[in-house]
Amino acid sequence: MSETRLEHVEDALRHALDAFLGAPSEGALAPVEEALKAFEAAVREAAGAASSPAGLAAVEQQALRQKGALNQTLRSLGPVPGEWRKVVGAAANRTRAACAEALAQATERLEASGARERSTFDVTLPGRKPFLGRPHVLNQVRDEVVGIFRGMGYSVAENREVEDDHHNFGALNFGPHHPARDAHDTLFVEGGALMRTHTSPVQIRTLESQTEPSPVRMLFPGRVYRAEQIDATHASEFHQVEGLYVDRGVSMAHLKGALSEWARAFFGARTRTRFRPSYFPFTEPSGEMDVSCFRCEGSGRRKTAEGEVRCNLCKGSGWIEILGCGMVHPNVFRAVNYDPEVWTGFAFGMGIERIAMLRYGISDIRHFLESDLNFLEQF
Ligand code: 2U9
Repeated sequence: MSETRLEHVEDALRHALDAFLGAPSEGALAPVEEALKAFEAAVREAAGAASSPAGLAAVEQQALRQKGALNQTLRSLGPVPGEWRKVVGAAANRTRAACAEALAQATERLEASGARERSTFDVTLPGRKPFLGRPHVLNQVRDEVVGIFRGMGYSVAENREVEDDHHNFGALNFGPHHPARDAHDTLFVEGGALMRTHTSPVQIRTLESQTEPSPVRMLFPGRVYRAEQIDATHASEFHQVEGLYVDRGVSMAHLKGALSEWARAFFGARTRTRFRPSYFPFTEPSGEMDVSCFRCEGSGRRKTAEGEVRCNLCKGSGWIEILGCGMVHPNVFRAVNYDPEVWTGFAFGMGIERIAMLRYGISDIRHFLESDLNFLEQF
C-alpha cells in the first residue's frame, strides 16, 4: 500500500478543512467532500492491495488512528455553525464507515484466500531434539546382565566400597599371606581399611545378616578397585557383577544350568558354553566359563573379501572366556556361621568392562572413564 498516498490525501483533507473552517461556505465545502472521497478511495485501494493480515492492520492503523486526518476532521467541527457541522460531520462519518467496511471486506478476502501471517517461524520444520543423555554403556551392560538373572528369581544387593580385611579377604578364605593382600595389588586407606577388590564382601555381609538362607539367590553389582599397572585392559577401578545361590543340595549342575541359560539370553540362543577348571580361594571346585564366539559362531574363522581369515575376537579358538565360578568353599560358610554339611552354594563373578569391550569391540578400557561424548554416544 502506499502509506505515502494515504498521507498525501490526509494532507489534502486537512488543507481543505482548514479553508472551510476559516470561512464555512458552499464553495469551501466542495473541496472537503472531494478530499473525503479521495481519502476513502485511497483506503479502499490500500486495503484491496494488502496481501497479509499485518499489511492490512497497518492500513487500518494509518487511516483510522486518533490523530489521523479523518478523526481530526470530526474533532475540529465544534466551533462550526450548526447546519455546516451536520453536513461535514455526516460526510466524515460516511467516509469512516466506508473505510471500516472496506477494511472488513479486505480481512474477509484474506481469510478466505488462506493468507496467513508471514513469519520467520516455519511450523512445518521438524522440532529440535533436546539433548537427553542416556545411561553409561557400563550401566546398560550391567542392567542387561542383572535383568536376565532377575528373570531367574535373583534379587540385588549393594554395599560399601571401603572395606575391612575380614570382609574382603579373611572371610573369603584368603590365607594370611595371600599375594592379593599385598599393597601391590590392593589399594589401602589410612587406618587399615582398604578399597574392596571385588564385590564378594557384600555377599559376606548378606550371609552374616541372616542365620539361615531362605534360600539366598542374589546378584551383587558394583565398583571395585585394584592397584594395577594401568594399560588398555587394566584400570585401577572397574565394575563387577557377582552372583550367589545358597540352599540345601545345590550342585555343579545347577551352576552350569543357570550360567548357560544366562549366556544364551545375553549372547544369543545359539550360544554354547564350556567350563574349564580354575582356582579361587573362596570356591572349590572353581572354574571358568567360556562362550562360543559370537562373532564367528564358534568356528574360529571369518569370511572376508580377501577370503577366510582367523576370527580376531576369539583369536581362532572359537571360544571366549566370560566369567569365573565355583562351589562356595566350606571355609567361607564357616566364616559366616553356616554349617557346610547342611548348606551348599555356587558363586560366579564377571567384569562388566570386559563384557562390554568384547560385545562392542572396544579396544581400550580407559575409554569408560573419560566422559568423552564421541565415545559414549555410540552406545
Ligand atoms: C562368596 C562366595 C563365593 C565369587 C566369585 C569369581 C568366581 C570370579 C572374577 C571374574 C572376573 C573377578 O571381575 S573379575 O576379575 N570373579 O571369577 N567370583 S566365584 O565367589 C564368591 C563370592 C562370595 C561368599
